[in-house]
Amino acid sequence: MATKRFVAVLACIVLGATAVPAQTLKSVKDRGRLICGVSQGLLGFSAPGEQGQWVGFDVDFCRALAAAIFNDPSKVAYVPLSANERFTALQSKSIDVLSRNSTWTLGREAELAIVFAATTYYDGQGFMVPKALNIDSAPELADKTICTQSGTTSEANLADFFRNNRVNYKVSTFATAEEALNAYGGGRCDAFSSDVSQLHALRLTLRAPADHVVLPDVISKEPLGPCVRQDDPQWQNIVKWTHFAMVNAEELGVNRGNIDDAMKSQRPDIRRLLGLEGNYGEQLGLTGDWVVRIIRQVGNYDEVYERNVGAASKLAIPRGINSLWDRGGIQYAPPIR
Ligand SMILES: N[C@@H](CCC(=O)N[C@@H](CS)C(=O)NCC(=O)O)C(=O)O
Repeated sequence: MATKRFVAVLACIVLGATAVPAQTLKSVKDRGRLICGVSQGLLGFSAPGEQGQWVGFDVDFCRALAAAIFNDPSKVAYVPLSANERFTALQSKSIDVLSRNSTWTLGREAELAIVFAATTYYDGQGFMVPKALNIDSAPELADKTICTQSGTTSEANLADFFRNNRVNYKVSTFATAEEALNAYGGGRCDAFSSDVSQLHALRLTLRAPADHVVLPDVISKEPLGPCVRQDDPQWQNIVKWTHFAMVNAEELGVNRGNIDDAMKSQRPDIRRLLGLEGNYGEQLGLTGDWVVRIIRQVGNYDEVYERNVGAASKLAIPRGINSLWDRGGIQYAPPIR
């Protein structure tokens, strides 16, 4: 009897020990910087800027996390990762968060013990073709060779699309975007397929961008967002609510330009967002002013979108479905309360 009880107590201790959640926030703070996995260079999303510093939509998400944690958006080390390497880097803990144009799928969450914290950019897969081919729509790509990057949803979606349309096609896959694009630019394939946002970015890096078009067809859903390991709910919450805070700030009209005035607002939702009422930041393991830090130093969702990929940027991608839910889009953040 006593032995049985001893075994039961031991089992509880062992199980209890393994159930202790990982402490990513603590290790980030102890290290003094966040380690963020990004792409190997994708204009508008994550690419080295003019002064060699990383810039882009996905980079700004890492900067927002660093602003919330350290009150300093520069406290980030960026790790460029190919599509094939990215999830292993997260699993092996060489990065704290992956912010690299990655699509949220069931398979990735179920097989890889990772979790997507939010959808920061709703995208879809498309095709880019040379204008000289005179192709106007995706089904006309029958029997053509399509270049894409291996280890991506793009590769898998092509198979679905052509199977659905009962059309033959050839696919050439490459380990990096650069190799795939070089093959396309060098005429080794007739079309290039990837997330539409990336097609716009990659087209600009071709020798004569005006000689290429992005077809209107969108053949998949590509909800892109940051992901983390499944073993740390506190860290998942921080990543998730950093996105939601930026979306809520846009919805409430709080931005870099008016944050000082917003701090004087009497609106209860703005006061909760900015930590003037409630202790939501503290509940996340951060400080009460975590959102103020993000907005002051990085901006709200709209500012980040416009700066990197929006109308005034080189990519000039309209907000489209990434508009807020009350402005015709599907970006929707749960309330801070
Ligand atoms: N969203 C898709 C595609 C992501 C992807 O890696 N796309 C390539 C297409 S070009 C890319 O961004 N490469 C950039 C790089 O490897 O640095 C996924 O999650 O699988």
